[in-house]
Amino acid sequence: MSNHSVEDIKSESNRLRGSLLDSLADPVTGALRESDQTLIKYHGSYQQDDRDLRDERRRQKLEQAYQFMIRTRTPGGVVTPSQWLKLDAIATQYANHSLRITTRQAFQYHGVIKRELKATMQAINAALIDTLAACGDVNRNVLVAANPLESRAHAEVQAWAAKLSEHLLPNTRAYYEIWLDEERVAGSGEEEEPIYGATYLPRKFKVGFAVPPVNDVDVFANDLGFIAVLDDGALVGFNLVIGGGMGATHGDAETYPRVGNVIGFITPEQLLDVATAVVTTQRDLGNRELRKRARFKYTIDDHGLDTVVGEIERRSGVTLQPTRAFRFEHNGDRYGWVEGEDGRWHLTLHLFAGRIADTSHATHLTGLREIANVHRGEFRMTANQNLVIAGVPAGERERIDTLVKTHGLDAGDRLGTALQRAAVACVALPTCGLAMAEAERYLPDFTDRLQPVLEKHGLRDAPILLRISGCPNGCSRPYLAEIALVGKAPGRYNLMLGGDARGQRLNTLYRENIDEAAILATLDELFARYAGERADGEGFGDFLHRSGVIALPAYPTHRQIALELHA
Ligand code: SRM
Ligand code: SF4
Repeated sequence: MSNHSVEDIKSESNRLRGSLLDSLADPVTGALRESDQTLIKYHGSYQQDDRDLRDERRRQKLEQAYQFMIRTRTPGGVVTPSQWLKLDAIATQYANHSLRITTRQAFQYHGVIKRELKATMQAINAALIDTLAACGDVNRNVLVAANPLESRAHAEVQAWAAKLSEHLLPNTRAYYEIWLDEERVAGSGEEEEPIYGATYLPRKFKVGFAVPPVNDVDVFANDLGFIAVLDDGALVGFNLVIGGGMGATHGDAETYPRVGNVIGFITPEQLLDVATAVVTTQRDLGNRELRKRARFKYTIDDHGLDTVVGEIERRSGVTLQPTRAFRFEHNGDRYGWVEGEDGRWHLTLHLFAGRIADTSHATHLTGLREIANVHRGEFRMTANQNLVIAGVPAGERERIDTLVKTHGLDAGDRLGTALQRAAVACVALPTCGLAMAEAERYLPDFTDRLQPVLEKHGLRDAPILLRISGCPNGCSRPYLAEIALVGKAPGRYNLMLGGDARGQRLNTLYRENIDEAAILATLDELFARYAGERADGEGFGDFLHRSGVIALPAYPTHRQIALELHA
């Protein structure tokens, strides 16, 4: 769909209502009208079709197997056990019997059919969770560091993130009218959108909050990032990061991933004003002619960082203070039990690509349901698609451990290796309409085949960060991985190498459009060198740079940012 038509659809949508009610009521098709397919994204849902069934349906002259993905808005990925139980029931009743934790700490349901969409939305809202603005050209689910180890600061950061998430929600009542039968108040079509205006943002917008030394949210991949600055365990403010983003198009040099610039320090009280200024700057300066150049990262590169920072200061009335020192150690999750400073315990479980289902290997859906039945703390989804069972009193640990073991939640032959624990893969086939190759479904097989190659070189437990995306949009944030496979065609990937495992350095294209055998052979050679020549504690990505195997990518702004961050 051309950019112009998306902008038209937004402005003519009567604040995101469009003809959604008619589309939903139409019994003749399982699909929505085309313009409503755009608008429903702002309500947290995507029309998809089962791509595994496409050919067969075509042969049978049937319309495609249309179905809907629904994404929750859960800032920081926090849900209570009672919400978990409701979300679990929805997965079985309306979706494909699975819950999917996303790389932005949300749940996705797949496989909901049109005539059950409204009932599903109502059931999600009955769990006191909504899906408004989970997709679309608005602020998306806000990321927050997941493991509440430094409990006091984490709670404060989470509260600021929740406040910002609310602050950046669209004001339209369309969501409540369409899904929750709210009465339409006369004139309610004119709701003011002081932050967004009638055409919302030029493109999606993402915010993340990191608490060093862990960069589990990949703060530099967000349009707007906040790096918490703590003093003696208390939050004193945030370093501000702008202009991160992953999406790119194969072979199009005008599009590229970018890590954000750190532009200064603000106090917590300045956060809402500054965030509003950032969002409205993007609203007004962002490219509305070319959707592929509409993300904030390009606005910064097109207008210049100084201009954009000047706009933010002018609009917010806040003068940014000099950046405070910060240091990230890694962008992964901390598995197993850790004790928070408040004496409560947190257990991080690894889940393969965030999928929670009952399979022949393990009963994860049932297991987490049983844990939710006894757990009195909360669940926290991580931005690496994993799950923290958080806030467990010491005396309750054993009971949780037993359930974890019974249901294969953190054991079993497939979950054991360092490679598998760190790996992330996007959804891709069969639901993602943009997938060019497998990702989530390929991850277990690929790691099973790569592991022996590591072991051959004595690298069994080397903590190598692998990410797979089914296309260059980069939903698994592959461009920050030490090894990334980016889908090019069925069974073929671009092999990208050289991220830094702290989420601060982009990787570089090493081999284009190769199959599994070529990927494994290439890595075999490089692992041999890494095993023989690496310095003590040196990561794979760092080694590849030091030994000159790869150089920084040649994206317009990347060299400068990478050097800044490593200074
Ligand atoms: Fe994404 C589009 C899945 C995180 C960049 N993403 C999609 C769609 C909706 C496909 C579509 O447009 O038809 C995918 C739905 C697949 C499915 O069947 O469920 C999809 N994205 C996902 C999720 C579920 C991946 C996952 O495996 O967890 C993540 C949901 C996040 C959430 O809960 O909100 C997800 N997507 C990301 C991230 C990572 C992040 O935000 O930290 C990125 C890269 C960061 C960024 O935005 O730059 C990302 N998704 C994209 C893009 C490229 C945007 C761009 O600037 O070019 C698209 C395509 C688009 O927008 O046109 C996209
Ligand atoms: Fe789909 Fe591509 Fe995102 Fe994977 S990276 S979920 S294939 S859009």
